[in-house]
Amino acid sequence: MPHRSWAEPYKIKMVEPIRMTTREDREQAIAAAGYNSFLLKSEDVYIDLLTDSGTSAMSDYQWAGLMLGDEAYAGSRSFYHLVDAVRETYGYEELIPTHQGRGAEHILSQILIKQGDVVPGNMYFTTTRFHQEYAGGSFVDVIIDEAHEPDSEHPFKGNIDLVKLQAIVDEYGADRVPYVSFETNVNLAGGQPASMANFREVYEFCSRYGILVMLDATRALENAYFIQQREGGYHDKSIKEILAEICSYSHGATVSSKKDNLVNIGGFLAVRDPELARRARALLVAFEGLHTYGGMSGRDMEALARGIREMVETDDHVAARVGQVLYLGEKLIKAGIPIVRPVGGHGIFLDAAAILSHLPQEHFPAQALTATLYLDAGVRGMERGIVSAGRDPSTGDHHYPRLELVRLAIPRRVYTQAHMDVVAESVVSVYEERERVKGLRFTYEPPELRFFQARFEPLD
Ligand code: PLI
Repeated sequence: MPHRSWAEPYKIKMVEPIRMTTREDREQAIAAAGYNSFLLKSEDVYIDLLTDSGTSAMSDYQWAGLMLGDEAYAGSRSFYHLVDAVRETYGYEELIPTHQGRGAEHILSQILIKQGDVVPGNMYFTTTRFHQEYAGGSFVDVIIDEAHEPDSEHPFKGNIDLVKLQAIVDEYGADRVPYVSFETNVNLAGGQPASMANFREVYEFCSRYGILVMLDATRALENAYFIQQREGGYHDKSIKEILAEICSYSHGATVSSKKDNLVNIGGFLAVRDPELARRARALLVAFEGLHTYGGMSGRDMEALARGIREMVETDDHVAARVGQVLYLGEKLIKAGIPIVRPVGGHGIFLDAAAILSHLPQEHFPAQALTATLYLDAGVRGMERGIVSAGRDPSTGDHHYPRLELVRLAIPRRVYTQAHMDVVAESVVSVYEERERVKGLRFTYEPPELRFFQARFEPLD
């Protein structure tokens, strides 16, 4: 059969103009931002790939839901719509709505972690690890080794290594391991999935020791898509069925709804155990809001309930979403650009350590590459390397992650294939000039989550 193209399963009803900038504009903007893409003004950005978080385009049905949101302080109709959507899609009975993912992480960490506990997880995420440490625990990475190798073509680089997990339980004892923090489609590994076999094995392992499995189901939809495409026995199952099966191997989940769930704000903690939910709600009312709205307005909950249903209504949505990421990834691979492989679910991860091999990690190659890419054509990415990894609280030294990456995260339903072409051409152009890129040094380093607000200057 001749090659047939596919296109997005939606059409565009409203547009948002974006400003074109000159190289001089961008030189001024990045210097004013202290060479940190988080500190750029969005009006100075042409194609914004800083994050796929809260940047999705909502559907007309979701926008209509905003008008129907029930803003009652207690017992909002929109809350019950959200409870039903989460139950039917993720399978958890108890819903604790939060303002976004980190609100759910805060509450989960506070109810489960005691001082001195150890929380194994498949690669850290910045806010997740922060809340685990803030609650008195320490995070231990138990992801498989392949996750740290940008070139490894392992189909499930998000898998947990059961041997590493066993070693943690043997060393600390199961009573110091409150739960395993199992992230779906692991963000910092490059949007890499875990297999269904691994979700099942980890759940069985933990059940033997009485350890809970808490998913970070923020990008579980994209994980479900990779299972459908790559794992035997799942080709004929729907995304909805696969997602429900993933969640069946857990006791609960935190979700940042700003990703898979197609809304601009919101999140939740969902659990099965009513007693755990009771403890979570006690904190929810102190830190977020009453238990039937938590951190969200009625209209936000209404749009979220609709987004959750929409993401699994057909398999076409996720196929197009991951398909667009793959389109950009394949262009870069063809041009010989070192990126994390296989191409992940939510963005392309440039291997800054390989691209800027003349810079030592202490000179922040991924931060420097992010700034250079912005200068070239106004494409904004995000550092995901040593700056994001922060410092070890006990030694004060940098964490030295093996992955030194620039993430180009693709918002859902926002940009076209033509935007992806512009991005690919800009990356290639920067790659050709890579030897000229200089390292950076801090001019300001915040003590916590430093990547958000740090400032830098180029080294001579
Ligand atoms: O940004 P929040 O607070 O809604 O969610 C925090 C969060 C938790 N888990 C994972 C895997 C995330 O990716 C995540 C947020 N990610 C951001 C902001 C990102 O740019 O990837």
